This record gives sequence, structure tokens and C-alpha cells, in this order.
Amino acid sequence: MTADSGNAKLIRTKEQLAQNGRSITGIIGDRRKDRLPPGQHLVKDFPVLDLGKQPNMLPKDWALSAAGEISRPFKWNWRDFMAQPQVEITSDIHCVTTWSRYGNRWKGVGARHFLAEVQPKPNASFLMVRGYDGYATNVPLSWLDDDDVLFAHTWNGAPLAREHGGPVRLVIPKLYFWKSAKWIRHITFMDKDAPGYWEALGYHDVGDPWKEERYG
Ligand SMILES: Nc1nc2c(c(=O)[nH]1)N[C@H]1C(S)=C(S)[C@@H](COP(=O)(O)O)O[C@H]1N2
Ligand SMILES: [Mo]
Repeated sequence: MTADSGNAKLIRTKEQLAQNGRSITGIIGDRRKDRLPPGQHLVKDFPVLDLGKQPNMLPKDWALSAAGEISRPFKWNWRDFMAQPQVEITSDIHCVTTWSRYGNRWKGVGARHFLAEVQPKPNASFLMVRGYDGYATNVPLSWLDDDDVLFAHTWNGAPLAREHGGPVRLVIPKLYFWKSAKWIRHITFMDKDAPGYWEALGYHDVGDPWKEERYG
């Protein structure tokens, strides 16, 4: 995968952070008690982080498909997606580069509804989530299967901006934000785990912020 020069520096920095094991406090947090995970600081703005290619996907050209360990091939185009039951969820963002952003109001389709439609086979236990920019990240199925996980098309009352993954991105609030794929395109249900883009470069397989699963 290539990145343009604008983001090449950021990508190199993040690779080096993983190599050096930076930003580890050694504190184990408690999600039920501590809103801010260890080693994080609050921001009010909404930083943009990606590989430097921001696909210009129009809703009419967008679709989410799934394959692998599922009963039959699956695809939602924009019209299908918007016809599904809609949920509104307010959640916090925790990025592994140590910024956190509280109180994001997301609207979209809940992951549990998606899973009920897709019907994963009993042996499905990991997902590879892919974006239209070529990005990929792996997630255990158990972490997608949660009531605060959604495929979001709206952020704070407005259509999700292109730079934040519009028309549709995944949002998994209980994991570091690199697991929340922007411009979501495809989900492969797998019976075995495999690393995505950042995971292959030294970032953690799961990525629980309260356990500071940044690297490893
Ligand atoms: N498709 C795609 N999704 C992605 C990324 C990416 O490069 N491509 N970057 C990830 C990373 S590292 C982070 S921190 C968040 C950033 O989301 P934001 O730009 O909306 O803050 O998106 C994640 N999802
Ligand atoms: Mo990130």
C-alpha cells in the first residue's frame, strides 16, 4: 500500500512509536470507573488520521459487502443500508496516538443488526474489515458484537464528512480508533486471526485502551 507524501511522515512516526513501545504508562484502567483510559489526553477538535488517500465515495456508488464464514454472500447498497433500523449512539473516541474525544453522536446501523442479517457460521471468530482506500484492520467477532458498535453515516447531526470516512464508517468505541475503519467496503468473516495494516506494523491485535493494548 502506498501513501502520499503528506501522510508518509505520520505513518513513519506511528511505525516508530510501535517499534519503541511509546506512550505506555503501565497503568491498567477500569472502563466502568475511568472515562479516560490510561495515557490518553482530551481534545476538543476532531483530528484526521489515515493513510493519505481519502476516497471520494458518493452514496450511490457505495456498498458494504461481506464474505467468508457466512451462510450466503451479503451486500447492502446505500438504499438497502438506509432502509435498515437506525440507531443513535453517543460514544467517546480513543486514538492510540493518545488523543481522546468525548461525546460523539453517531447515527447509523447497529452492528448487532448487521450480524443478525449476515448470520456468521459457528466457526467465524475474527473479522478483516476493509476500506475503499485499501486499509484493513482485524477485529475479533466478539468485539463487533456489542450494542455500542455501529456503521455510522452521521456524526453530530451532519452527514459524516469524507475525511472522517463518509459516507459510512465503522465505530467500535471500546477499542482504539484504528479499528474503526473509514470508507467501509467489505468485511471478511474468518475462522483464524490475521493482522491488518497497523497490526502487521506492530500495533496490538485487539487494542483495548483501558488495558493500554497499543502495541504487541
Ligand atoms: N479506511 C481507513 N480507516 C481508518 C484509517 C485509514 O487509514 N483508512 N485510519 C485509522 C486510524 S489509525 C484512526 S486513528 C482513525 C482516525 O479516524 P478520523 O480520521 O475520523 O479521526 O481511523 C482509522 N480508520
Ligand atoms: Mo490511529
